[in-house]
Amino acid sequence: MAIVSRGFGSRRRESSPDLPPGQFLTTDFPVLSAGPTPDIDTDDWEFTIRTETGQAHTWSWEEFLALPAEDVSTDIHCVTRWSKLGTSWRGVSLDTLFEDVESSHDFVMAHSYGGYTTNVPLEDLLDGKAWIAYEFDGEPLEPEHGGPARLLVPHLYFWKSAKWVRGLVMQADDEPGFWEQNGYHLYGDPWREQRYW
Ligand SMILES: Nc1nc2c(c(=O)[nH]1)N[C@H]1C(S)=C(S)[C@@H](COP(=O)(O)O)O[C@H]1N2
Ligand SMILES: [Mo]
Repeated sequence: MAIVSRGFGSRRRESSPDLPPGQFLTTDFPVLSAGPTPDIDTDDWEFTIRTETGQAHTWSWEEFLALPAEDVSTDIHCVTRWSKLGTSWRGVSLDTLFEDVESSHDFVMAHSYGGYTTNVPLEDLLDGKAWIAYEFDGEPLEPEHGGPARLLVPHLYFWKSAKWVRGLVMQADDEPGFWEQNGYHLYGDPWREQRYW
């Protein structure tokens, strides 16, 4: 006869192999924003990838929605120690967006409406590792969570997943973005607890 207590169940979940060190599980979806939520009309929304040659690859909202989209189920990990397992998103793979982009630079600065920035190595955005997400749980992404669209780089701490993303700029060097200039780790791997530096 098996008696399964709640405590046992939650301890088992807390030691889930999917939970990086120093993280705890949450089932709600906290909002973490360094500033106010920008009000972005999809009629005005644009997403641009800029390279060192000055070339700009730009998509309007309509063009962006016409791109092939993927459903993504993934875990997310915030540096403030909450993790949420099995979240559901829909978005466009960065592999799709980079298809016609030619650059010899290895680093990317993500820029958001509102001024937020975060740096990511290009290889961390390619090969099925990152998306520009515009749905969460089958609904349009809520403004407070980054709608109309946000970067989703779930294998890095969630501050790398820039909300209200408006573009990516190719960079020769891995220059720090907003939180990285304020003490967060330059790379941010949750499995190596790269929180601050
Ligand atoms: N533009 C923008 N993107 C952002 C942030 C922000 O302040 N501004 N906060 C980051 C941080 S620290 C986290 S943990 C996640 C939080 O996303 P959520 O509010 O959807 O949970 O967004 C990241 N992306
Ligand atoms: Mo965060």
